[in-house]
Amino acid sequence: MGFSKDFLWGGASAANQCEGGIEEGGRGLANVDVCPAGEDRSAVITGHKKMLRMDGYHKYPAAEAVDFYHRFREDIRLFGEMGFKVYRMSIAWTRIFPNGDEETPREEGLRFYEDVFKECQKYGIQPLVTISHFDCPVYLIEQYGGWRNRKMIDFYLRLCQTLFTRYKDYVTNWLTFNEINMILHAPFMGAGLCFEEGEDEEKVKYQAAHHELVASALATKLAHEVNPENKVGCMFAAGSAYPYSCKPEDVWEALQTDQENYFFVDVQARGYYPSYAVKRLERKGVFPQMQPEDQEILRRYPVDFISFSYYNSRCIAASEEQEKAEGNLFQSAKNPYLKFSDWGWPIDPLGLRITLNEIYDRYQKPMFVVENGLGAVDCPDGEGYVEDDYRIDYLREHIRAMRAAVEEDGVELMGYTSWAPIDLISAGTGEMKKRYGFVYVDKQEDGSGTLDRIKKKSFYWYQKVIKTNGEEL
Ligand code: BGP
Repeated sequence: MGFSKDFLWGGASAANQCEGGIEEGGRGLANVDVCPAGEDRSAVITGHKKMLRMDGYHKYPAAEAVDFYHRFREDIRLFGEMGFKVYRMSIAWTRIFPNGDEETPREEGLRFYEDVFKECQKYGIQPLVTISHFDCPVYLIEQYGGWRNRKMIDFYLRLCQTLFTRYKDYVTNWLTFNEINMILHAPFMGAGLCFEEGEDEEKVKYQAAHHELVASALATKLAHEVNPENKVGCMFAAGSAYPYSCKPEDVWEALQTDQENYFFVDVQARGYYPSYAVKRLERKGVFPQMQPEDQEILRRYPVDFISFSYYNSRCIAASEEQEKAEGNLFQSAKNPYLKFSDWGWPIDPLGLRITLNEIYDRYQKPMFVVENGLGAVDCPDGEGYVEDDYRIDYLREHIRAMRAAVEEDGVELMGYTSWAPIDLISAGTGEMKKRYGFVYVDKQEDGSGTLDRIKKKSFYWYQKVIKTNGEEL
């Protein structure tokens, strides 16, 4: 009983949050590079402040990040030491196509990822590759307006074709877009959208979402054509919406919040726009423009599995008066029954079991938890050692809940990759001090530090979890 023998244990990262090296190998500039740390970040990632170049005034954490670009051998060795079976990582689009609309890819960029995959292979780690993890070439934003433009589908597919063919011998598990529903909350980061004064933002977001959904379906088709062994998953920011009370208005509001997020997966997994979405988008006058072939494309090429990030559940009240809690990129009502992280995110392990059940009930497809973890302030001792029992507690309880979902509820689960195996830059805030890793990186908020890697207490704990296939927690 418990987890299957081939359960994929590992960790997850994203290119822009760990690689750095943004000027190396002829790489082009990406949306994620120009998201500054500090007070303007929120306006930039939501598309309300257009800053497509770096200036001398802001800090740009992605520029160096934690230097995975130069240190990936050491990092992957550490993942190997923990016993990882899988490493979820993403491709920086602009390493392969610096502008995004070129005909031919850059060999240097392709070689970099090939080296990463070869290194993984040494330790028997299989890569799980997110094709776009909050990543869009700045050139495509300037020339085409990002994903609001249908031409993006072709550029994205060229990237996919390149990756699927070149890495055929290394990668068989792919995710098309990271947290695709984040387009609604962080549209610049998710889809390279900058809004013009007075434009209907909702309309632009759903149009861009439609393009991504079609692109995702066509990528799935392509992946299967290039290698029938390929498995393609969607990826969304999950976390069930609980009604704040049993008042029907609260329940109704919570249901609608869930639908807003499930909309994306409904299309990607079932292959069509669900009726609630058609009605709602039409009513608001934001139903996207479609080409005659789109519905057929969505129908014919659904994803093979469903992956998601889970950090917290959400609590939804019909009235705006309830006190708010933070959460993965958006707020909801404060759940009085839960504890909260240093960043005010609710901590709800049972919520993971609930979410797994909900998703499985809805789709009956294999699932993959590809992000889950605790962002916390770590205080290393004189040797740089961090005793992160709080992180171990968080992960233990979540893995326990996940095991119950598998063992007692029978959900189908392919694997678990915690966010993130090594400290890296926060997507939401751009901070370095918000740490998730099993490995401490000596880099401070002001950019100082040696970038040395030091194993935390959780490193040894996770190693044991993997070794015992989740039996010893
Ligand atoms: C998700 C992203 C990740 C990651 C994580 C943690 O939204 O897919 O990129 O960063 O959340 O969030 P944060 O970095 O804001 O703490």
